[in-house]
Parts: sequence; structure tokens; C-alpha cells
Amino acid sequence: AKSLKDTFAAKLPEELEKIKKLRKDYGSKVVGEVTLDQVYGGARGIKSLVWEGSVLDSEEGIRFRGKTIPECQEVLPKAEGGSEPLPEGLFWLLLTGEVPSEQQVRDLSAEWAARSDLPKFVEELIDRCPSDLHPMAQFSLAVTALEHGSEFAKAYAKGINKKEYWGYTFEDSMNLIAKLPNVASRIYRNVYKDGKVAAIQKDKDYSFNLANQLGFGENKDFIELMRLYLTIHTDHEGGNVSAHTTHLVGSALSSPYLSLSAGLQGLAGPLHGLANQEVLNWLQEMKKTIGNDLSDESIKKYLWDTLHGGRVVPGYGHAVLRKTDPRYVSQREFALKHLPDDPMFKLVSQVYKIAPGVLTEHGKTKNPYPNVDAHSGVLLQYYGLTEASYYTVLFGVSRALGVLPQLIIDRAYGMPIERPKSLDSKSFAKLVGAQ
Ligand code: FAM
Repeated sequence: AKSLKDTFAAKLPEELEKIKKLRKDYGSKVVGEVTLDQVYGGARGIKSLVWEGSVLDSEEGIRFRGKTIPECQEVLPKAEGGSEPLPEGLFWLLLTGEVPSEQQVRDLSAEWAARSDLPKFVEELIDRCPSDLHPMAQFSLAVTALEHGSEFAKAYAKGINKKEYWGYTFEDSMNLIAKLPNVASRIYRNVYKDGKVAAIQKDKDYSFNLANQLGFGENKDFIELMRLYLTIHTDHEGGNVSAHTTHLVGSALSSPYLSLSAGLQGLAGPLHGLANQEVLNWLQEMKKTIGNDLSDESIKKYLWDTLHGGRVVPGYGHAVLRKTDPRYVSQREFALKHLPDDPMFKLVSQVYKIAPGVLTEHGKTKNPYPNVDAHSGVLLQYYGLTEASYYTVLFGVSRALGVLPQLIIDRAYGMPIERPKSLDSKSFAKLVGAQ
């Protein structure tokens, strides 16, 4: 079967030609205007990034290369006996725009397993972290240290032709992704368990290996959950903090290791990826407070208490989405199939029923519906992965599979260093004609 690199290389000339023509014919067309509120409002809605892997519609949610999550679940190859898509297939789709064959996905699993070894010093580095250093800090630290093996950085230092950038970026990205289960599970086993990490099984898929290394290799349903989880957390277009940061740092020709590490540090913020940790802690607090009284009134009261405390309801709201996140829906469906009677799932379902009304009445958030993080922790805790402070690491492993394809594409397109314009408030006031 044709390899991923060859598939990408074969399509590239045609893609480059299309963009060249588009820019030649329409390069001076206006694609939007920017208001002062947008400038002060976190650049919300300003169309200023190219991101090929996915586009986010505010009503419908994410499409990966034009495909919804249910469509991806339908067409992407599965593990033998499994029913969830393999994230290897989504990585292939994001990079090339094509659905891979089963053989191509098997080959990719094998290639990642073959590249998975960590340098000794990175293992030692992780082992020397104090167990109360947040897992996300350990994670980005280890990814930064993997820079040691960057083929891109070495080739660049030698002086390579620009046309060769993407090939080295591809190799680095493949090596980096391949090593993440070893990194992520080592952190988990060190911080919460006995520090012993199982070896990668070379004939198994990526999600099996991660699940097994965490210590859940016996549980087929947990492995399936990992496949779904790693597929749906990959990519959410280019403007979110982790994707944008990876792209921005990469635009300075920093290697994929440094770029992803920066992105992970953004993912570690509570308004972004850390929300999955926040949600589980918040649900557990709620459970402690309301006990077995899951009535509408008691949930409503707890939500109002959170809001009156000047806090956000974690897992709700979104910068782009205005409806329930389809990533939430796919996890809810997984729960309905595998853990319909779990008390924490019941609590999540009750919050889903009540929170949109309360948040609407509260009247601040533009989106009162749940996002991806409102559900993931409850699925993980059901299978015994109860350590909420670890959850964002799993998000980060998946996010790597979404942002690195675009970094390869950035290099292949020859995208320039990113450098938007800033002004001081005085200059903006003058620009809008304020007195
Ligand atoms: N609970 C309470 N207030 C909320 C809220 C929520 N869940 N979501 C938004 N608001 C408030 C927000 O703080 C802001 O208040 P101020 O005017 O006082 O600053 C107001 O509503 C308008 O915000 P917005 O325009 O609706 O949202 P933003 O685009 O500024 O921010 C989020 C988007 C996701 C940061 C925001 O909804 C939030 O803080 N949600 C809770 C944290 C969360 O779940 N983050 C994870 C997002 C997820 F998809 C991811 O990145 N993994």
C-alpha cells in the first residue's frame, strides 16, 4: 500500500497549483472586515488563518476534511473486532484529505510503534519530576526535550532548500507522535501508580498501546474509548489556543517538538483543555453537596451557586459553537451504550438538561450548551482512570494528531512567519475617530 508520505507528496503539486491560482485570481479580494470590538475581544471571528484539516460551523460543529464525526466513525478503518475509528485513520485524513485503506492504517500503526522509543535522558527527565508538578507541565517539558532528536533542526542547521522543509517536518511529526504514548503513560505511572510502564506492542494499534501502558490493557471497552477519544479531540480548526499556538511558533521554523510543546502549554489553561479536569472536579464537588438529590431544583441551585461565585460552569460555552458540541454527543452516545447506569453519567445528563436554561437566564455566555470537555472525564472515571489532573494529557496526545498535520502542510505551502499588526489604544482611538 502507498505510504502516507508518498500519498501526501503525490497530491502536493496539484494543491500548490490550486492555491497559486486562487491567489493570482483573487489575491486582492476582501474576505472580511474587523471591528474595534473584535480587536479587544480576543480576535473572535476574524478570518485570518488557513487550516486545511477541519472547519468548525457554529451550528453543526466540526467537520474533518468535510466529514462530520458520525461520518468519520462510519468510513474510517476500525481495529479488528472494534467499532470505533482508529485515530491513525483520522491523522491520515487530516493530512491528505483522503480516507485511508485498512492496510494503510495498519501500516501507520506499525510505523508509529516502530518509532516509539524514548531517549534515555527523556525518561530520566520525566522520572525526576516531582509528582506534584502538574502532568501537563511534565508533558510539555518532555516534548520540548525530544527536540534533541529533531531532524528538521539538524537539517536546517546544515542549510537545506526550502522545498525540503516539509519532508523533515513530516519525519519529526511522525517520530513525535510515535513517542507520545511512552511519554504520557510514563507520567501517569510515575505520578499515580508504581512507575512501571509496559513496553509498546509493535503489532498493536496506537490506542491499544496507550491504554495498555496506562494500565487498562485488559479492558476492551476502555481501549475502544481511547480510540474514540483520540479521534475526536484531534482537531477543532486553527484558531483555538493549542492549534493556533502550534502554528504560530512553527511559523518561526521552530521544530515540531518546540511548536507542539508550546501548543500543549496553551492546552493546559483552564479555559481551554484543562476544562476536562475542571469539569470532573466540579461534578464531584456537586455530588458531595447535593448527595443523591439529582432533582432539577437541586442541580439548578448548584449551577446558580457556581455562577454567583463568579466562576464559569466548566464544560459549557464555546468561542465558536452555538449548539451542543457533536464531540459531546458522540461521548454521550458511547456512555448510553456502555455505562447507561453509572451515577456520574446520570449526573452529567441531568446537568445537560438543566444548565442550558440556567446559562441562558444568566444571560452572559453566547453559547449555553456543553462542549467536548463536559463529558470526557465521566467516561474515563467509569473505567477507573479517576485522576482528573491527568485528563488534559490525553487531550494533548490527541491534539498532536490534529495540529501536526497542519504544521507539515504549513511547511509544504511555504507559509511565512506569522506577524499580525498591533497598535496601542491611543492609536486605535485615533483610527476610529474618537474625540
Ligand atoms: N459559565 C459562565 N459564564 C460563561 C461561560 C460559562 N460556561 N461561558 C462564557 N461565559 C461568560 C464569559 O466568561 C463572558 O463573561 P464576561 O463578559 O464577564 O467576561 C461572557 O459569558 C461572554 O463569553 P462568550 O463570548 O460566550 O465566550 P468566549 O468566547 O469569551 O469564551 C469559553 C469561550 C469556552 C472560554 C467560555 O465559554 C468558558 O469559559 N467556558 C467554560 C470553560 C470551558 O469549558 N472551556 C473549554 C472550551 C473547550 F471547548 C476547549 O477549549 N476544550
